Amino acid sequence: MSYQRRAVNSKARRKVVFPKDWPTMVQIEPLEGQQPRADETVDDVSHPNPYQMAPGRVPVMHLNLPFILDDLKTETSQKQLSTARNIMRSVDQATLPSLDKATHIEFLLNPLDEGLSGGFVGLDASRPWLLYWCINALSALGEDVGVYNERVISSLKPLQHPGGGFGGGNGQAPHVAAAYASILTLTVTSYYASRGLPENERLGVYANSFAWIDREKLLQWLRKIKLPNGGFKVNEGGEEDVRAGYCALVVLALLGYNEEDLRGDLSLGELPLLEGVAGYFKSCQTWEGGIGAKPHAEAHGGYAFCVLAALCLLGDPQEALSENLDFNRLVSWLSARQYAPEGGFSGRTNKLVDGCYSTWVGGCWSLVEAAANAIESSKKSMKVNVGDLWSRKALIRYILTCCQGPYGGLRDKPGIRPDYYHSNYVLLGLSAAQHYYYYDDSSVQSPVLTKSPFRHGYRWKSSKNVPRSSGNDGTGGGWLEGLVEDESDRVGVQHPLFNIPLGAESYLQSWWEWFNDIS
Ligand code: FPP
Ligand code: K
Ligand code: ZN
Repeated sequence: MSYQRRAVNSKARRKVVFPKDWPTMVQIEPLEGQQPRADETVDDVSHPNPYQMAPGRVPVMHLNLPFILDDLKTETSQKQLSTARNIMRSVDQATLPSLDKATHIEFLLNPLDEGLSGGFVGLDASRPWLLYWCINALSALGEDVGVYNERVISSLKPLQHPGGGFGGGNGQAPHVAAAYASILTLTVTSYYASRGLPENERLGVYANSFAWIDREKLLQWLRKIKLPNGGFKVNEGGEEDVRAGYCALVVLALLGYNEEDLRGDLSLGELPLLEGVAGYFKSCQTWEGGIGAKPHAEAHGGYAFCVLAALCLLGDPQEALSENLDFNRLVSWLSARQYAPEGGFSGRTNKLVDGCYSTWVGGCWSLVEAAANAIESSKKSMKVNVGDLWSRKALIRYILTCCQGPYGGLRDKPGIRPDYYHSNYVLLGLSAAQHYYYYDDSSVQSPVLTKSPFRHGYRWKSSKNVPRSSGNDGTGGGWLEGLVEDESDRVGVQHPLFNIPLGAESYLQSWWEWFNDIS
């Protein structure tokens, strides 16, 4: 591969010149520390085999190293190439491995049943996160996590701060991410603990799980981290970013506050909690089309998910995403997050794939597809749809071949140890690849929910059938077949905004309606 460099307007631009006998001439640069043959080419390192080549598997671009490689060598470009090679080695097998649920369950039960080793002391300010990651991941794997409800309650009670909110560890200052992870965990375990119970017993479970939360003080504390620019800080004196805004909105949406609660008292100088929020999120979209931590910051998948999900709490997906964002640019940037041949997503331009972006970026795709397909109801059938803006099959291949640790747990990439964070977000991403989510405004909502600013978050449905794109000429359409080869590989359906089992949010909402009615 040769490039000609030339200077245009004093900025160095590079012009790509394709070799005549492209693609076989493309040279792969030998990497330091590895000993490839000096004359190694793309063709030598590609491994056509019966599984990979079978029709209808991953798109062809996921079968070989890229034909065009940048000859500008940097530390990251070297790492990128060795990662891609390494992944090609991992995916070079005759069959797709199955999801080893049993060993992942063992990995995730261990900290809950046996406790954490002393090495985890550094995560003392992340107690609710550890609970959420393990418990939510176990629920995605089909475990009944209701058995942990009582222990979760007793672990979280000491985290509630006397001034409102939750700290990450006992006696610690409140932090919005700690509140977020605490509420998610309680929502999941109480859902499992109450499923199938008669109504009075169900209410008993929820009273036990939620009535001890000081919602008035929590609201007062959230007012202290709300900023006049529409954003939120993670805690008093802490940093401002869209993650704080997303966490705050999720807490508000799940804890049954009404419009009046959020408005606040102007005479006391209180800022309405939702004022300027959508405009703030909007200002975080970058020139690339992705979304940064705050205005003018680099676009990153983690923050993109926060903004897309938060906007979808405030409106239907089509309206929320197309009115607040440059939708086309967003789709373009999101498309660039899925790498070939790897099949996994990167978080940002010129960085490597990582299993956790299966949720942060894959979760964006769920919302973007729902937005592009507009409002659907289970009664109507779709006429035109945008089904395959990303490759679900390539992500599934990346997850199953590269993200499963040999002794349980899920991970960033081969060679990196599994952990609880990656276990949860790789599994959630697998769920995003295996299911299609849509916004359905035909379901009847209670009068209380109908008036809630977060009603849109309670209208999501899922389908095992993933629609295939239909052309304007009437070709295509139908459903993508064979995404889940073996039903035992399927993971649970997750709420596309809250990242908890779909349905848990409605159970909790019913409790608040009952509770607010009597109090
Ligand atoms: C870059 O790390 C990662 C960040 C700057 C943070 C990303 C944000 C999230 C994952 C979202 C968090 C959301 C909630 C709700 C808490 P890196 O440089 O190690 O990784 P990279 O090379 O992949 O960018
Ligand atoms: K990373
Ligand atoms: Zn990661």
